[in-house]
Amino acid sequence: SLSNIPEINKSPRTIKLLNYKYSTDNWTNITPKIISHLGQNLHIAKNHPLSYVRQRIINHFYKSYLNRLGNPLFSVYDNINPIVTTVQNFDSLLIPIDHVSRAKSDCYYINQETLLRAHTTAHQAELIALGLDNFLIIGDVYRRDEIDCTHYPVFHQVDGVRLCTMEQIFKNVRDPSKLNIFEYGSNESIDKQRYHTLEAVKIMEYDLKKTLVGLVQTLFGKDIKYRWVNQIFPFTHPSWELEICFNDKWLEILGCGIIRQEILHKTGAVDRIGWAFGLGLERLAMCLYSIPDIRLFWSTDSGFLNQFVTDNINSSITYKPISLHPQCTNDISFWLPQDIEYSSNDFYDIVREIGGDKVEQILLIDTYVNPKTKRTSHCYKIVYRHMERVLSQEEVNKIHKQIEITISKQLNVVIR
Ligand code: FA5
Ligand code: MG
Repeated sequence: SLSNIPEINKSPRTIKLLNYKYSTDNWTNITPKIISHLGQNLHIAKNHPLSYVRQRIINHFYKSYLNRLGNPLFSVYDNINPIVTTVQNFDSLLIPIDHVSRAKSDCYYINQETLLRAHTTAHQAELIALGLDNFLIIGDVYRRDEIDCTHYPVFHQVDGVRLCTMEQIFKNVRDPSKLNIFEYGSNESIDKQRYHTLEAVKIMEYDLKKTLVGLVQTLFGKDIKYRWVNQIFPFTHPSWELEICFNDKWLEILGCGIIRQEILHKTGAVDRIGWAFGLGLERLAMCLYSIPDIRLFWSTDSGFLNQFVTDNINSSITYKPISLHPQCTNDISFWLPQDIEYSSNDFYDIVREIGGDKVEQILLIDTYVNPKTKRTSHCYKIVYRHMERVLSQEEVNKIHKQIEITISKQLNVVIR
């Protein structure tokens, strides 16, 4: 009978998400709180700040690249299902099997082969395989991450891809007969992949950087301070990150690079060289509108939303905090389990699940190892603040108690 089946088998074997049924397994780690964000599509919601930034980015690409009839070259995909396979999210992008970004502790898995995309780059290879040369992918992405005012487990990205043939690359060269985009027999260097000629890579790099600097200048004005930082991605080489100076601090806004030629080989675009980038919409919108906390994008409060009602997506809006309610903080200390693995992200998810958006920040403030028993203990400070009303200490204590009970049960920790 059912009662003889171990606990784990009693849990539901399938889960319905966005009208489609998926089987679950021991990789399943999506939470009801995360599921509640599916299908909200803030990036295309009317009068939403993320939607304005999306449209302004699209407009920049529409203006920057025209076909021979004067029509936009880039096509836009902003409604692709965020539920993807590990092949889409990782394998198609040459992300190795043992890469950290695949870990259960970093992604929301539906089952071992299916997850909520961790970046919009997940669709790059399939769109190239359809024959597209210039396109933008825009959508919600999901990551298990730390909790503070710039990190939220759901955010929005824009990816861009541009592929060029030899004729397109060297169209401004007077005698292109001696130039090529491919060469054989050279090795990979910090400047290029082994397949490419340096001149082709440099022209692509110039085109990519000019377009992205143009984008931040369009959004923030000609005087915006920016810098390029070398970076590494499995799917591009060479790769860079663009940082802008905001409130006297350098803020990373995007990653980009020259697409790995293996990706173009596999997708049939063998005669082309390409660039790609991926940026975060929230980061740009927070700078553009002075929005202090990433949770605000999910606010349904009219005090927030009404500030963004305008007919002109280019109008400059400065968000005025409705009122910043006081914080409540509570510390929590516990011994980590000794025989099973512990990840802080498991703890963060439980706190989010129980405390919802009332949790503003979680800080690991102390790690202690008992010299005799070798047991490790963590102490976290949890900062609570409601975006729209005052929280009482009593209410916070209740949430806190519930967190203690749940983590003792689910993570096998021992509260100190
Ligand atoms: C990527 O996701 C790559 N797929 C980008 C890419 C695409 C590189 C194509 C090369 C070619 P990364 O994890 O750095 O890279 O994220 C890209 C951007 O998303 C960041 O620069 C940042 O603007 C935004 N972002 C990343 N994590 C968060 C987060 N937790 N909250 C808000 N924005 C984030
Ligand atoms: Mg990055």
